[in-house]
Amino acid sequence: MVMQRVASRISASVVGLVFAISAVQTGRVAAQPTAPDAATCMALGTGTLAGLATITTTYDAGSASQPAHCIVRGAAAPRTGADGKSYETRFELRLPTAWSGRFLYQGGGGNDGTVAPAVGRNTGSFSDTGLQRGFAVITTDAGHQGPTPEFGLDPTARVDHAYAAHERTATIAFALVARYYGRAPDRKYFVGCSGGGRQGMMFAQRYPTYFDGIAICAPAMSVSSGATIAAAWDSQTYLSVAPTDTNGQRILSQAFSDADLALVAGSITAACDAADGATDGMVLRPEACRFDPKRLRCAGAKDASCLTSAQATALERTFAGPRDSSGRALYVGQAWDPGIAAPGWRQWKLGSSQTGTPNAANTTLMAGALAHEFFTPPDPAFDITQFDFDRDPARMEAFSAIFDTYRDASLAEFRKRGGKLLIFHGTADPIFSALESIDYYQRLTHDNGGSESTGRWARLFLVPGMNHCAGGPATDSFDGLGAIVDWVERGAAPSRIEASARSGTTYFPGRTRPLCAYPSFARYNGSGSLEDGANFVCATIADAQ
Ligand SMILES: [Ca+2]
Repeated sequence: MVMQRVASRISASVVGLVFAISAVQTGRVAAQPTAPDAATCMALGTGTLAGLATITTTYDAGSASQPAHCIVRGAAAPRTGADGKSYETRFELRLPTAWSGRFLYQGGGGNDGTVAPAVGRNTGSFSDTGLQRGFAVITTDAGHQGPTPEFGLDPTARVDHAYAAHERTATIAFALVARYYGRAPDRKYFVGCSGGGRQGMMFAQRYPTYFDGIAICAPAMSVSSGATIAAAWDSQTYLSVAPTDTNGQRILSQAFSDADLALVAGSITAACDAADGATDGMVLRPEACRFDPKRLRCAGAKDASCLTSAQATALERTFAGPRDSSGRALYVGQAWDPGIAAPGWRQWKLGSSQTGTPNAANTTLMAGALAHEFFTPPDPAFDITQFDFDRDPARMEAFSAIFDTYRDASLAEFRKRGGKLLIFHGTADPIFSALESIDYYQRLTHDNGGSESTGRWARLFLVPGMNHCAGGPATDSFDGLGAIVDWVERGAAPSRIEASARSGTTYFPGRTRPLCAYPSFARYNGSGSLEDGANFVCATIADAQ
């Protein structure tokens, strides 16, 4: 229930605000013996602190699904961009009345540009939120308004999107939390997927003291270089085998029918399912999966039982990853997984458009970001289907240097101050390859004294079958937030995290599985129901041999 709204204008520098809050901590707010309430929420909007942001507060008295909390909506750093448009950094902070003492920064994604409800989204399709658990939670639009990529035409908006607006948002959040509760959070966490995963990596690298625990999914670690180059590579490759419309334009979505993809998925399953000890329709041991799409080539005419030679070659080419004309790899390849036949795969690679204007996310979201943001200078009219793999990657280097997070595989400062990092990645992710997170984790391990010492503060969990962030033939519901909290606060390093396929889902409803710390994988113990994760152990490759 909305109690009241108050707006106030704040007018101090960031440093000034922090000092002012220190004074408040020892004064009015700190003196309050009881939990904050609607009056505290209103007072937050009428204090003398200002300047950092214009804020509006609303008190939500709670419901069956959400606890009572104060909602602070705000905007900071208003300015006019080089493109003549207005920009600011908007945010939403939710402050539960029954506070756990924890803070959570909820990462964004896509082009950002919208302020998601600051409920503290968890990982995969897991529904329990941070707000429900008593976290104070913030979200931001990352410094521009609107989910389309035109903000990239303003250089400052690009820097905001990369890191500056996030630093600004975190600083404001820490200050407002301290003011509201009269003390700083006991622990600070970050959870995000995709672009939000990149933001988590960015914080670990640029602001390594900000968070005690970072739990991220499908981090977009090279979105402004390799992953978008792969989007161009895949789009061009699949278009080349797609049928044409009456105007001679290729229909991307028809490069593979759903039946074709189901055929491929079935063939992957036949080749790789049993290697983990369970014939359960899941490839739980992806590194052992060897699959050659050429085995599906038609002997004669194309029918439902086979692929054309061109289709098979296109799959082989795209799953191997993009290369320049000298053969240099421009991104990792992709893991073979039955999740190729799930809607979340088609959505990125092929789309559903039945015309010559494709709607796959690779040709819309990624193409737009490439043209407006990733190229320096931007090239708004650029057509991703004309991407040149020798010439055009260099046009992405300037922005990649500030935006991508794959380069720093040390995380030395984050490790030194005791930070904990959990990375989750679906092996059927069609945009950010799970092989990239594996490559990153291997480099991280190499730079940090081996797997044992690295595993004390950073771990990777693959999610077999999962598409981008959630979905696919997977047990994609898992409590990453709970796992990172347990690690930070109780020293409980996760070696297996229980996951489930939610009831009512298309694939394996109700099935449970452990997610296993890489490089271990879930192996069937040989007896009991295949639906029950209790019958699976996290085994190493050596165990399996
Ligand atoms: Ca299996």
